[in-house]
Amino acid sequence: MSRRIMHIDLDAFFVSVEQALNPELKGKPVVVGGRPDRRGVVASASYEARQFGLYAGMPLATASRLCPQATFIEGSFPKYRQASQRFMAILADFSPFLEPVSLDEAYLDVTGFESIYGSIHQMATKIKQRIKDELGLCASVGIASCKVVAKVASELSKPDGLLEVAGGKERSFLAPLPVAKLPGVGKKTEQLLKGVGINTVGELSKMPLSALKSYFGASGELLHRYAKGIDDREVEPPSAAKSISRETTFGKDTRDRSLLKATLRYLGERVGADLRQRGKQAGCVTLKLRYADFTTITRRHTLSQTSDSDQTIFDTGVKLLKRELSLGKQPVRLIGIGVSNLAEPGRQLDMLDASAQRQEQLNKAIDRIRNKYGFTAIQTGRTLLLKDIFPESEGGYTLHTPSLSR
Ligand code: DCP
Ligand code: CA
Repeated sequence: MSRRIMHIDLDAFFVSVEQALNPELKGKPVVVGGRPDRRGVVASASYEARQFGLYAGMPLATASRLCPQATFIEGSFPKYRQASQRFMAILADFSPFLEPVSLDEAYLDVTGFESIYGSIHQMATKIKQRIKDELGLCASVGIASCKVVAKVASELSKPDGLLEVAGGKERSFLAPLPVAKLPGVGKKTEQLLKGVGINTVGELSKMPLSALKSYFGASGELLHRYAKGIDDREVEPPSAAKSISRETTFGKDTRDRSLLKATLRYLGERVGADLRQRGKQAGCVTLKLRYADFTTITRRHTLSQTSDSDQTIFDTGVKLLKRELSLGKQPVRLIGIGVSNLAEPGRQLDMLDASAQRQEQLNKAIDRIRNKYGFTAIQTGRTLLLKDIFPESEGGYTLHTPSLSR
């Protein structure tokens, strides 16, 4: 079945949040970014202000010269973050295949959802309506068979738009547009293309791949595909985190190496379990230490081979820890361990290695038991030491929630 992807982007986001909170501002030229007599640039301009030539990134002084009657607002980020969370929550009600791209922009994979909503178009109308009713904001929606075309469609439909590109029409839809409308074409690329007489996406799509590669290197190939309306990128829900880490603050600053190692083992095992649950392998291990005076360091080590094994995470962490402690700094206040450069497990050479295979089976078995009976059902030697030190298990130190960064 051909895919259906939706790109949803809120109109004049920061400004619209301000207008929803203060309806007097509706229908007027409004700028969020700061006072016009201060240095700084426009972050968001209402569509009324855009009629005077205002745009994001323009110096505030220029904006106030072009449109002196505009209301200038400093803006406050927490409001926008909250609106963003509510926006994403609404989208998540419609499809679990949600990929937030920025505060006010997301992709939804809605393939097959026509059976629920009658049509994807009707689904989009419902989404727009809920955003309007619950947040007082306007969203523009593009629907197409791939991300790049959906994004161009939503952009083109603004403000308060809804544009669907039928399957098979991707290339002809993009063809008449100026190259600058194509994601990935920035100012520099646009200039270069203009210089060789390429103005529209259609013209770009007809350029020989070899020419594009010679101008733009590897990204030339991507441009070539996008220009034809071809884009295989999946909608990736945020669980595809780029790193996983755990850290903990000690009740009392410590230099005790056994305690530091035991804690590292415990945190490393939780990171490992999380990694395996996500079906990922890590390419890099990072140690974090905060000393008594709050100086914080991170030390990373790139693994020669990606891994999801507790032992590898721990061994690497300990190596980094030893090196750091040998510098004889102050007592440690916080310790953390993380993994990054996450990748799908590939076919690995050392899978043939019996000990690696055993280790993997062991990790899997431990995870199975822990999933069934809870994390403390199995403790390895080192984490048992923690139990002796903190009979209340986690009482002596604060366990932070895992930090997932994308
Ligand atoms: N933003 C910013 N500085 C920029 C661009 C954007 O601070 N140079 C912030 C303010 C915007 C928000 O990000 O409201 C979203 O950016 P968009 O590019 O989506 O712009 P808008 O939502 O303001 O307008 P549009 O209707 O064109 O999407
Ligand atoms: Ca926007």
